Amino acid sequence: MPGIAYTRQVPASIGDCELTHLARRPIDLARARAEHARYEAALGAAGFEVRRLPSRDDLPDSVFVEDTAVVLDELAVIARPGAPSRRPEVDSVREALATHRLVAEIVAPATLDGGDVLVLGRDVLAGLTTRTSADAVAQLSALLSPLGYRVRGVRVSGCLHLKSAATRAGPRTVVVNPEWLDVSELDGWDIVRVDPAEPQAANVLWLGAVTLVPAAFPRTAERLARATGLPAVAIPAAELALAEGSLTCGSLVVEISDAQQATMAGRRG
Ligand code: CIR
Repeated sequence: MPGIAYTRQVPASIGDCELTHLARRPIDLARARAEHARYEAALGAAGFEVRRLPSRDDLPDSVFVEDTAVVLDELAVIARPGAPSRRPEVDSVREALATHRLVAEIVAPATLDGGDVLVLGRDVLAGLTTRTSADAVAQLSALLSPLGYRVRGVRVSGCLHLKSAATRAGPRTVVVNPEWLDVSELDGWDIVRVDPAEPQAANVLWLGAVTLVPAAFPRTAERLARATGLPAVAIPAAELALAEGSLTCGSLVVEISDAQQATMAGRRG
């Protein structure tokens, strides 16, 4: 899955981020930026071209670019984040994604965070959380059903986003915390449960030939490597975890097929 990974620098204001399940603790900006740089390097090593969106020190959660959009092969859907403080993040994302995809939008009063949208082949699961409304899931379904996707809302409890509870970990594999999402929602997929001592480990980033796993969760990493046969690469992510961020949240991956590359080259020429 070659392509582009959009990221954004950790803003100086990260300490003022939104928090839902955690108490506020000081975040070391230099350490957070160093972790983020390691993350970007891992994306680069996996074959992605890393492109940074413009820095926004005035938007404390702007490093978590995943929440601003849902990118599919056929369409990019610009989110309307559930936290009002995060809504200005989408403008630069819309501009960037419009260079690769047709763009659609979730419109008010509905709200949707990209972290609530898990794409499993043609099935799109959307977490019904404090950030994502049933109205937004209906809008997503209206946009994606004509493209052959089946969209459905799923109940999530105990965590911020659907992708805190389950993420793709390989071509056929999904890693899940069964306390937070009913595993029957994942029927048809190979399921790996997080190690019970590592409840936060269900957010990993599958990049084709490798899967990135937060360094704090070696037991789940071991389970995943065994189940998928793919290397589970440990990425330090403890500082941004204090802001309730994990691995998928730090990037928006745009897969670029050979056909799309040729089309873009044609448009430029
Ligand atoms: C927030 O509450 O919006 C941020 N502090 C954390 C967002 C993490 N995003 C994600 O899991 N997709």
